Amino acid sequence: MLETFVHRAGLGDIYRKIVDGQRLSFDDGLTLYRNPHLSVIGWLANLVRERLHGDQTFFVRNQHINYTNVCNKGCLFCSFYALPKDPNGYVLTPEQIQDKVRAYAHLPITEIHMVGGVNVRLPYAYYLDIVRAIKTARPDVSLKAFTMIEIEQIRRVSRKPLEEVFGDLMTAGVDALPGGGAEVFSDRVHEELFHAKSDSDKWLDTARAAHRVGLPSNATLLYGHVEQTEEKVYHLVKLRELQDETGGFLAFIPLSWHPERTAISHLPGPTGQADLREIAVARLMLDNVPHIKSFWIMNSPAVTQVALRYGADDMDGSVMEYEITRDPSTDRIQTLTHARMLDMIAEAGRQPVERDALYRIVASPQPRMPAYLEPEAGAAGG
Ligand code: V47
Repeated sequence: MLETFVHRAGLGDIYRKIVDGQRLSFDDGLTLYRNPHLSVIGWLANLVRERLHGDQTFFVRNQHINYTNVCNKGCLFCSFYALPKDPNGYVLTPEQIQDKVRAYAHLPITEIHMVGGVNVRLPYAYYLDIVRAIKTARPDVSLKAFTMIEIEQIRRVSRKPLEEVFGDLMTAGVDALPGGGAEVFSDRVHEELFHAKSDSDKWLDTARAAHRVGLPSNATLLYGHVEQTEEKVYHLVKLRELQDETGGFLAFIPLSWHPERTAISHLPGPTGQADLREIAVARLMLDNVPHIKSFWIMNSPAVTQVALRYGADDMDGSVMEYEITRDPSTDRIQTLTHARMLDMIAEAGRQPVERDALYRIVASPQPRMPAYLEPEAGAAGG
């Protein structure tokens, strides 16, 4: 019956490949982006998601920290940065970062995610100091810090070979690298939106070098601005090729672009349909990346919950504070409580699994079903 829908939607060939465990081609990627039957594409992605993870849905009690917003790259899609002379620029000292970590000492946080702008004034020692500051305040936490773009800046200021920089960061306490800064692997979009930043080859080379020294990372794709479908498929294929080579990617996160307060805010940004499609296409194309994350801050909690049936097996976590897409006129705190995350996952019919930055399992809490999903009293056998 469901197979009839798949064939009617024109997705029969892709379905066969998925069932046979065959890799999807570039053209299949285009088809998945262009086919109007999103629910069927979601169903296909769910087949792969359940083959890999069953009902398991990963979440983390984490804290995001943005140590500086000063950045000289001027990316048109970004509202977070302050140019070096802007009075709104900030740099957190190691002590201020420690205070932020200690502010949540009462919560069993297992991951800290720390990124910032490309701030050329910061010396090499600063990066090692802030990593050590976190690990001193919270020795057991797993630390995911610095995108490939920041790593390039850290290497530049260190005047050391990249491998040595990774060694220093790992000794100081970095456990993994987040996936940011990849944007879209396209020379055209690079030129148009983020030309001051290094290009896709450099991002991939830095990721390759990290994976080779045993530092795993995530990967992202920023979508919903000026990119074209071919460019997104190319991006996914390049990540898949690197993953074949290194196996170092833990998770892929499609990042839903937020136009508000950016230099290109006249563009509408992605819809909920687009968010779900990105998750599903990623799950189907990235057959060698273990986890697909729906980042609820950018996708919204509501879309994220649906995404758990469209290919996503991870929803990020408690977050606490998030600066990158924050409206400065609202509260800095943006969080989901532990109970809320459990409820969202249970209501989606999934099994919550608490993880750390390296996807080591911390706990497998019992899901609490919402009352309306409980079988009616006396219904059994009635
Ligand atoms: O690199 C910037 C993007 C990224 C906007 O690895 C924007 O687990 C949307 O990479 N609208 C940083 N996105 C965030 C990131 C991330 C987030 C959550 C989890 C992980 C992970 C990584 O945010 C930047 C850039 O690509 N970004 N501005 C914007 N207006």
